[in-house]
Amino acid sequence: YGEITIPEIDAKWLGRWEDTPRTFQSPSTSTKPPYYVLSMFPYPSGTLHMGHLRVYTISDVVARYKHMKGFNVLHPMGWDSFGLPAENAAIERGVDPAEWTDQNIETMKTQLKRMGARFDWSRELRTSSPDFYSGTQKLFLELYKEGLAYRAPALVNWDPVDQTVLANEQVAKDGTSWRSGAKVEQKYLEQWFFKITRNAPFLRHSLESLRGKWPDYVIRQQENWIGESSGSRVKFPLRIADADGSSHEDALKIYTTRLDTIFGVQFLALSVTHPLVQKFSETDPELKAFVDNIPNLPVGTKAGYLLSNVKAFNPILQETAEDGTLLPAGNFDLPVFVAPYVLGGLGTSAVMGVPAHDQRDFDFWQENCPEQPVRFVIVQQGAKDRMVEPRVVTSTTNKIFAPGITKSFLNENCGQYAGLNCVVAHQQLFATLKERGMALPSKRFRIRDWLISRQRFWGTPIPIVHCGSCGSVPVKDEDLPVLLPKITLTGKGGSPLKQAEEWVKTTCPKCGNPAERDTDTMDTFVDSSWYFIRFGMDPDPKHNLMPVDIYIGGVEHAILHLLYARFISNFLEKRTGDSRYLEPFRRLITQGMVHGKTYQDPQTGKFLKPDEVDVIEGGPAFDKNTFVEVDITYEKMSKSKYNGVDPTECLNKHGLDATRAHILFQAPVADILDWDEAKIVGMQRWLAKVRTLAARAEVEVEFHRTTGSYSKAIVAEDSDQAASDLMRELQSAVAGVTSSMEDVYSLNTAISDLNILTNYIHGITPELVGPEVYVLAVETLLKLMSPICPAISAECWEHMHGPRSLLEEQKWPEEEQFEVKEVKDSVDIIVHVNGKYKLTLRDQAIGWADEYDVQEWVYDKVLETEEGDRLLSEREVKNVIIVRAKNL
Ligand code: ANZ
Ligand code: ZN
Repeated sequence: YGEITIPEIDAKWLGRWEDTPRTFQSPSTSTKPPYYVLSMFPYPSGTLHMGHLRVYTISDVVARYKHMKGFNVLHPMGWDSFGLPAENAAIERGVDPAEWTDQNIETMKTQLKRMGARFDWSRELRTSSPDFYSGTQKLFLELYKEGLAYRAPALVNWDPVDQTVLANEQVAKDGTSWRSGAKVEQKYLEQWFFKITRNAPFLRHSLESLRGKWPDYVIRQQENWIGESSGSRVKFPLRIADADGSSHEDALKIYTTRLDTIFGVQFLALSVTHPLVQKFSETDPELKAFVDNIPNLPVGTKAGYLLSNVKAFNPILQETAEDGTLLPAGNFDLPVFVAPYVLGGLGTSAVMGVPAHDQRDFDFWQENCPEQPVRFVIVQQGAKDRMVEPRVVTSTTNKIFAPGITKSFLNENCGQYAGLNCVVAHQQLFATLKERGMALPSKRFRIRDWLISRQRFWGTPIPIVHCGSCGSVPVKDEDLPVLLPKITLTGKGGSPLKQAEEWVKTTCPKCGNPAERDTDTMDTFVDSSWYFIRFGMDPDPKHNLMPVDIYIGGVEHAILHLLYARFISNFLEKRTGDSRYLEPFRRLITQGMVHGKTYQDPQTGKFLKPDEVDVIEGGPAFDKNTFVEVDITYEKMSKSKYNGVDPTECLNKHGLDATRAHILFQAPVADILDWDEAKIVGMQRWLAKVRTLAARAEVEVEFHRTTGSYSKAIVAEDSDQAASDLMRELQSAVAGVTSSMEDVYSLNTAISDLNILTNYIHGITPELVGPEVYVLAVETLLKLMSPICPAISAECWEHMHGPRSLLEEQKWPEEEQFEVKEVKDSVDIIVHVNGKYKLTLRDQAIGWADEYDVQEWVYDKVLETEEGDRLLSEREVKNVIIVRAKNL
C-alpha cells in the first residue's frame, strides 16, 4: 500500500478526472439545486503564474465542497483571449495573433489541468473565437438600439512617426512611443462610447444590496468611482452681443455643490465641448484655433479664452419688486470663459467661478485676470481677520480660503444673508433661487461614459457600417459575426483594420450603396463584461443560471471589470425583465497577491538569483561570490527580480495536494501570500501522516470485510470515554472545516483544523476507541480534506472502499452525525446487608478520585443518609464489598 508515490497518485487521479469530466447538469434534468462558482478567467499570456494557481485553487475547493454538499455545481473556465500582447507579438515577430493565442491557450490549459481542478471544460470559451464575439457584437447592437452606444470625439495617444494610435500601455512613462520612440501626441478622434452614466444612479444605489457579500473596500472603491454628489443647477442670465450691434439674452446652466458661495462668483467658465462653444466657434476663428490647440497644452492647464461678446448676470443679485414680481436682471458684469479645466460631460459642463473659495477657480483667475481682486464671501468661525472688502491677492499670496461648510459663515459681502451659517445660507439661497425658477436640485456622478473604441486589430470588430447617405448603420443580425480579416500587422499607418481595404469596403445594410465598415475594435473589457452570462446559459431557456453565486478573483479588478459587468448585466435585466441579471455576482471573494522570495544586495541594489545565494535555513542568506549578506524580502513576482515561481514545476516537485494545501495554508485568502517553498514540508508531513492513519483504518476495514464484524475483543476497557472524546473532536473538526469552506476567506484555518484532527487520530488506536469509530474518524478526515487535497484523499479512500466508491461522490459530513455518548457522571448505590437488599441511593454525583477512594466514598455516602446510618450503627460491620458496574 505504501508503495505508490506522490507523482503516481497525481498521475492516476488526474487521468481519472480527465476520463470522468464533471459537467454541469441542466436544471431540467438534475434534481439538485444549482450553484454557480466562477473564478475570473485568465488572459492567455502563455504561462500560468502563481496568482492563477492561487485563485483557481480557491475556486476549485469551493466547487468540490459544494458538490459534496449536494449541489449541481457549474464551475466553468475560459479565456480572455483578445488584447494587446497577441497583437504586439504579431507586429514584432510576424506571427498570426490567432495562432499565438491558441498555442498559449493549449499550454496554459495543460498547466491548469495539472493542479487537479474540476473545471467543466465542456463550456470552455474564448473571447477571440467568432462564436463568442458574434455575441459581443449583438450586445453592442442592442446597446446601440437603446441609445447606449454612441460616437463622440475624444482624445487618443497618437504616434506621429508610425502614424498610429497607441494604447496607454504602449506609451512609455516618459511619454514616448514603445516602438518608434517618438514623443506621443494627443489627438481628437471620433470614438465609440457606452453610456454608463445613464445607469450611474442604479450602479451606485444597488451597491447597498451587496454590503456584507462583497468586500467593503470593493464597494467603497465602486462608490468613489461612480462618485455621487448632490448639488444644484443654477441658471445665469446671459447677454450676448450679436454681430449687427444688437444683443439678445440667453441663460447658462452651471452645476455647483457650493451654492453658499454664490456671492463670490467672479466669472463663468464653459468646457470646450459645451454646445455654446461649438456654436460660437463657427463664427469666431480665434476661438476655434484655441479649441484646436488644447490637445497640445499641458495637463491641468489653466488657459482660458474670454468670450468677449458674452456677459453674465448673477441671479442672486436679482431683485424682487414691491408687488412681488421679479425685476429684470440688472448689471451684466460677469466675464464668461472657455476653459479646459472645466470637464465636458460632467454636471452641465459649465461652472460658476469662485476664486476665493475654490482652488481651481483661483488658479484660473490668477492666470487670466491677475490684476483683479478676489472676492471673499465666507469666514470661518473664530477667524480673527474677517475679510470684508474685496482684497487683492497677488500671485505670491497663494493662500486661499477653502473652509468646510458646517463651521463657516457668510460675511458682509452677502447682503441679507450675511452672518448666516453656510449650511443654513445654502438652504435659503436655494429656496430663493428655486422660487425664482433659477435653480433646481441636481445629482451628479463623477463617472464618465465608457470609451470602448480601440484602434487595434486583435479585438471584436464594431458591427457598424458608415454610409455616405444613411450615416452609421448597424450590421444586420443575420450578417453577424463581422469576422476579423486576415492581415499582416505592421504597427504603422493608422488603424490596422483601415488597411484591410477589401474588408472595409461593403454595402450599406439600409440603402445598398457602397459603404465602409467601422474600423475600430472593442475594448476587451466589453468581452469580460458578459462572459459569465454566456457560461451561465442553459440549453433550456427556462433556466438562466445567473446570477453567479460566488465570484473569485484579483483585487486589480475591484473597479472597472466589476463595474462594467454590473452595467451590462443590469442593462440585460432592463431589456429582458429578468431580475436574475440585476446584480450579476451574489458574492465576491477577492484574493491577495502572491509575492516571491527576493534576494537583493543591500549596497548595490542588485537582485540575485536563488542559485547565486547560500541560504541558512530560517536565517540569513549570503551572496555566493561576494559573501555579502543579502536582504531577503517578499515582493511582487517579476522577471527582473528573479523571484518568480513556476506553478507547474512546483506541482511536479511536491504534488498537487501539498501545493494546494500550502497555497491555502500560508495566508488567509485576502492577504498577500509570501511564497516560501521551504515551508511546504509541513504539508508533506501532514499528508504522510494521513496516509499512515488511512493504512491503519484499511486494516480494520479489511478485517471487517473478511470476518463480517469488527474485532470487539480487543477493545480497551475505557473505550466508551475515548470514543466519546473522539466523537467530540470529529464534531468540532466538521464544524470548523465547514465554516471555513462557507466563509472561504479563512480556508487557511480549515487546514489547521485538519491538522489538529490528524494529530488527534494519530494519538489514538483502534483498540482504544473501537475499530468502528476509528474507521469513521479516518473516513471523516478524508472527506473533510478532499476539496483541498483531492488526489491523496481519493487514493486513501479507494484503498479502504475499492475503486467503485469515489470519495468526491460522498456526502459532506454533518455535525449531527457524530453523537457524543453521555458518559455517566453519577451513580446509583444499591445497598445489600448480609445478602439482603436494603436501600438505593439514586444519582450520587461521582466523588472519588481514583480506584483506592471508592470504598471510602461509598461508605460515607451510605452513612450520610438516616437509614444508612441506622443500618450500619445497628450492627458491627465486618466486611464491605463494593460491586462495581461494568462501566465504572
Ligand atoms: C462653485 C464652487 C465653490 C465649487 C467652491 C466648489 C467649491 P464635486 O464635489 O467633486 O462634485 N464643477 C462642476 N462641474 C464641473 C465640471 N464640468 N468640470 C470641472 N469642475 C466642475 O465637485 C463639484 C464642484 O466641481 C462644483 O462646485 C463646481 O465648482 C465644480 F468654493 O461650484 B463648485
Ligand atoms: Zn445607406
